[in-house]
Amino acid sequence: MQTIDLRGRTLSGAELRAALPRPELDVTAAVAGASALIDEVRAHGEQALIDQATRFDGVTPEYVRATEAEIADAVAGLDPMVRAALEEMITRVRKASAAQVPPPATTQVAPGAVIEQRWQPVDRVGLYVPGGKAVYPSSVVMNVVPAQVAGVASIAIASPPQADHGGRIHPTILAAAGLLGVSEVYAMGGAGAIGALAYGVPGIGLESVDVITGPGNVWVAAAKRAVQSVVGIDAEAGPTEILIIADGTADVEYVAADLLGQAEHDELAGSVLVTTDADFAERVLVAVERRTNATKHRERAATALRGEQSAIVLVDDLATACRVSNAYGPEHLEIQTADDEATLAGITNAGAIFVGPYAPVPLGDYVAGSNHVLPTGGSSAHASGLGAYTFLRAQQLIRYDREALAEVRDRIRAIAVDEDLPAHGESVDARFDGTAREESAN
Ligand code: HSO
Ligand code: ZN
Repeated sequence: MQTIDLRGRTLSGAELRAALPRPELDVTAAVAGASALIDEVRAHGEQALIDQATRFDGVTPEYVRATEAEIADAVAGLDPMVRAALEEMITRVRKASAAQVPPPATTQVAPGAVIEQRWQPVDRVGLYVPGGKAVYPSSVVMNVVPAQVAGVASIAIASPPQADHGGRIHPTILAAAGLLGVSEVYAMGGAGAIGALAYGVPGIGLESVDVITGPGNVWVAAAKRAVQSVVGIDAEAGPTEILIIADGTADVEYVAADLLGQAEHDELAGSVLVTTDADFAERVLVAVERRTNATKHRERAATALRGEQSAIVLVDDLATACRVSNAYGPEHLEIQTADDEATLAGITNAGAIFVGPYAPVPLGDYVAGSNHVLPTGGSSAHASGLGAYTFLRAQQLIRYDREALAEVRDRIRAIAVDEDLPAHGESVDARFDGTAREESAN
């Protein structure tokens, strides 16, 4: 890992961002190709999805929609330990997600004048679960549970057909869907799958959805961008990243293990340590190297750790460490310092924040109860991770009685005249000018 020494320097936010580069994903370049695949699916339905699987997944599925029997078999064949883990994950994520549904709120702004704010789930969602380099049944849970907690009535899952499984979906993904009670699962991947969810495939009874969520490769990201005129999407997922703020009191092995854990995901993953202690940094480097040499995916992890997106950053103090972290806006932030709550007070931008030595990121990946679909690429400066709120819309309800409307009649007329929209004022006048229902009844 490279070392970036920022000690004795005062850098602006932009300079800090430049000092900690991220891998570029050129989604824009993939949009035209993704759109062509979506058009094929719109024109030829299931046959286009099967043809695209042959081209991109190296297997020709016989049919796209998973049968109930397939899902039931996958649940029955699940390793009991994995099943217990998935069930624990479901229970905890369900509990924590419930706090993400705001209660309706009613405000009386004047006598007889009431505004209600309610949160309405979207009708139908499509969840994309990747199946290329990585197969993550945990991501099924992280997408489905918040949608269910939000009250979404109809959920469809798409995941690529697997050559190793006879062109069907990976059995653990099917099993996770089964455990969650989702019966609409399609063996389709990539841009075509996003098109199928966005526009529907009438021939196989796949109805279009209102929102599509879930990570995927650059083609999936490009396709999500291409369908945004007809559906809502969550953020475009980039390579995963971790930033750890640690001082000399942190445990070298914990920090090294967590840097490596994130690097295991992807050659483009970013692992960054920001520390106030140069001697600690040296020891972490040694431990990371030792652990990397001994781990299963050592080549992938070593590539990620050697990349320009990974670094050990030396700073003068923890306040500067927080500034560096905020400028970077990591998907995952870990804080391992003498006073973690004091350090936390300096943090603004992060997808999820893991506080203290006993909250490693893989806890959040699986069973913490938090969601692991988080904003990458610095988008934590403006975006949230996936949650029940992703599937909710805020709706305002307006209730005024006659007296309350009369009270503001002149105000409305004044603004209507000022905006040269007199019919706006007449809409109010009609209720008081003698033609209104109550007066004509008198
Ligand atoms: N750390 C990944 C999520 C994940 N890890 C899934 C294991 N499985 C991105 O947040
Ligand atoms: Zn992970």
